[in-house]
Amino acid sequence: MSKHTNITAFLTQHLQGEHSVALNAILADVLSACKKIAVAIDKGALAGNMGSLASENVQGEVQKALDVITNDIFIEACQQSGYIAGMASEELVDVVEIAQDKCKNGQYLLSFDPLDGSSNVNVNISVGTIFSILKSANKKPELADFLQSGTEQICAGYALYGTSTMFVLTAGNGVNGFTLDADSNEFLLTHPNMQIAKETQEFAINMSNYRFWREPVQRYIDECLQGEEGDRKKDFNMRWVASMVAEVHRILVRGGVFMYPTDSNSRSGKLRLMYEANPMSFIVEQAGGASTTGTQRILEVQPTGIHQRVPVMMGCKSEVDRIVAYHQTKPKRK
Ligand code: AHM
Ligand code: MG
Repeated sequence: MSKHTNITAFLTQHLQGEHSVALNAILADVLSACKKIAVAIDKGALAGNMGSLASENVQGEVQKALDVITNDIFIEACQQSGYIAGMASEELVDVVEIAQDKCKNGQYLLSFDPLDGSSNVNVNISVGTIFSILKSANKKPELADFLQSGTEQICAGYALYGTSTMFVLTAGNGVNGFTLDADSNEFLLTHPNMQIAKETQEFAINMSNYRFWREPVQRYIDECLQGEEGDRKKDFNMRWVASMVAEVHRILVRGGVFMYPTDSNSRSGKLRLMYEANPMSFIVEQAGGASTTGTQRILEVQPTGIHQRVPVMMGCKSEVDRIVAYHQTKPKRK
């Protein structure tokens, strides 16, 4: 017998309040989806999963990219509980309305990124799945029902397909992490009550976008790079996995700050509010961290579209507070 609590037993005890029955059922489906996605990722090239949609495998069959495979897995698995009335995915332009006979029980909305960091798949580096659950005002939800600020989330989480497969979630009363046990095929509680360290000397940002950042972000990073000789009077380390799930997980485990401010393609940032920034911000705040666009708490951004992008700076609260303060002061002349 394992000394670790399995996730089903944990959730039965941990989830409280009006959504607990629905959440237990919805999360059972999400967990099932993540286990299936872990298997698909694990098989990799052996299953012909590594192609782009235009490519063919050695048998001359058109290969499906893992983005599509994982999206299909998630949509199929998450219709079993009967509580999900609508879904929004990074992979689909429009929201998915669930057939009435498959949502008999309730009015919940599921937004997700089935394979975050997917550019890492072909080079065998960690990827993840991110999800966010909202209550819908309508049993037949429309786009407008999804457009709720992140403060309205009732649950959010991610699966990390890394050196181990992990599942991390919050339902608004702390953050807990589970590791997939290959023997029992169950997620077991290994990281109870995750907390982000109050101090850090590590940041994560794609430095190649430096010239596209606004002055407050450049100033923050300049000071980190100056290390002991600069205003911060301490040396900083840098990491960039290019997989937000891996990045946020590292911050939950050993501290740090993650930033995706602005890049060459989009002056408003790369990451999507509804199924990347909001669920991760909910987790980070619940672990004692903070999350901002630079000028606004991410969880308070009013969405205008399901694929809306936002600048993201999250992690260690004192560092995020500093970044916010830099956005409030007049630019320093260079
Ligand atoms: P994706 O959802 O298409 O995978 O894009 C999101 C990912 C994040 O996980 C990661 O932080 C970022 O893109 C990396 O972007 P870049 O390659 O510009 O560094
Ligand atoms: Mg993504």
